[in-house]
Amino acid sequence: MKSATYLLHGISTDASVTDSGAVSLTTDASASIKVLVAAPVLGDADSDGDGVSDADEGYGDSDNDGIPDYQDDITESYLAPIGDSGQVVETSFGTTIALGDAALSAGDNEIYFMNNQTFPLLM
Ligand SMILES: [Ca+2]
Ligand SMILES: [Ca+2]
Repeated sequence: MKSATYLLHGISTDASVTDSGAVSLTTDASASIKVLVAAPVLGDADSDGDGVSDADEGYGDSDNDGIPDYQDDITESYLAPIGDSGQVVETSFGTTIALGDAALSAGDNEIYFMNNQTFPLLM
């Protein structure tokens, strides 16, 4: 582990791995991990309203956006929900929108925009 930063309810960490080849190769990765006192019990409820029970979807994060599968009704990694509006924000296909450390710590699973954080589109 290269470094670790403790969030309000989690840990953000960086790692660097280098092989022992004649020409060594290195790869770097980082991750933010939310730490809970206890995992919620997943049952027959459908928290994200996608027709699949929480128990069947589980705690995993198949699209790597920081939102657990049982709470994530958007499986495309280039889409993310905007608040409770029902609207989504979209980026280029093949890219990923993921929760940042602040949203992860706060337990928010949605994207919010402040007026001073929006930028006009350039055409
Ligand atoms: Ca569901
Ligand atoms: Ca997810």
